[in-house]
Amino acid sequence: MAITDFERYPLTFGPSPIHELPRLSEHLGGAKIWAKREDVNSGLAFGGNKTRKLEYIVPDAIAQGADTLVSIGGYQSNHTRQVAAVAAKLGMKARLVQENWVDWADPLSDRVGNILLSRIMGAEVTLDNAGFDIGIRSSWEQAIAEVEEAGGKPYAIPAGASEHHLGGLGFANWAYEVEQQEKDLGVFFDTIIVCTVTGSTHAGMIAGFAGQDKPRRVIGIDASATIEKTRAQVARIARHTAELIGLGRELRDDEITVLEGWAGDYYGIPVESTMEAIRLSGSLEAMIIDLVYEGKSMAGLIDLVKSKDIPETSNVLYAHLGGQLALNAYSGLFR
Ligand code: 5PA
Repeated sequence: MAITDFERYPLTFGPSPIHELPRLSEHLGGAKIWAKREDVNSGLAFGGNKTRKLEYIVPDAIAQGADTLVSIGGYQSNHTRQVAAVAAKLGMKARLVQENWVDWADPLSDRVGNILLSRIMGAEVTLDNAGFDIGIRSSWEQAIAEVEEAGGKPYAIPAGASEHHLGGLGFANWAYEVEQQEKDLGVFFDTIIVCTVTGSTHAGMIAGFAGQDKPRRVIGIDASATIEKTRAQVARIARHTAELIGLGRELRDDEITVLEGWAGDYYGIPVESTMEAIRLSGSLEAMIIDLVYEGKSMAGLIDLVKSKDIPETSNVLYAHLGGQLALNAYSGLFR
C-alpha cells in the first residue's frame, strides 16, 4: 500500500497555503522562516490539523454505517470542535466528552471559543472533571457504550484522532503535499517545526518524509508537559503509519525527535516564552497563534533559530496547526 491507495474524504480546501514570514525572520536574524497554514485549511468551523486527519478516518466511519462520532478532549479542545464540524457536515451526530484538562481559573473556559462552536453545531457535550491525559479514558468508552445502548451506531475517535489505526495518514500525506509545493516554490525546507501532544500529526509527517529522497529534520516541540508519554506515542504511531504506507524499512530512532523545554510545567498553561512567541508572531506577521499549542512550538522555533541550532542557511517550515479559538478562554492575560 502507498498513501495514494487510501480513500480520502474531502473536508479541506485542498493544499494548505505556504508563505514566508519575512519580518519574523529578519527580527530573529537567522534562518528564513516560512509557515504552512492548517489554521485556514477548511471552511468547516475554522478547520485545523484534525480536519486533515479526519479526511482519512471518515471513509471508515461511513463504511461502518456509523451515525454518531464519539470523541474526547479538554474543555477547549480544537479536536472535538473539528469532530463536531465534520459530523454536522456528514449529517451525523457528535457525542463529545470534554475533560477539565487545564487548571485555569477563567470562568468562561467551558463556554467560549471551541466548546461554544461545538454546541452551535449541535454536538452533545458532556463535561467531565478528569484532568489531562493523552491515553484512552473510561469516560470516552462509557460514552461509546451509551450511544450503543440508545440504539445508535457510534464511531470511536480517540483524543486528537491519534490512537486510531488511520490517525497518521493525514499528515503522512501532508509530507507529500509539501514536496509538491517545494517544486512549485523552488525551495527546500530542510527543517520542519511542529507542535506535538497526542502525536499523530508529528508521527504522520515523520512517516511521510521518511519515504522521500532528501533527508530533513522534522522537529516536534512538546506541548504536553508529559514528554515520555508523548515521545512513546509519536514513535509508536510513526512506525505504524510507516508500515501502513509501505515505507519498506524500520524508522530509525534518530528520525523521531521530540524536544522538550517550551511546554512549561503544565499542559495548557502558558509560560513567558509562550507569551513572547504569541506577541512576536502577532505584531510582526499578524499570524495569530494560541497559548496551548502553537505558542509553545513557536517559542521552540524562536530559540532554535536564535541559537543557530537551526543554521542561518536553513529554510524552516513552521506547521501552523490552528487552535486560535482557545485564546478566548485566556483573554485576561492580554488586558
Ligand atoms: C493540537 C492537538 P497532536 O495532538 O496531533 O500531537 O497535535 C498537537 C496540536 N496544535 C497542535 C493544535 C492547534 C492542536 O489542537 N489538540 C488536541 C485537542 O484536543 O485539540 C488533541 C489534543
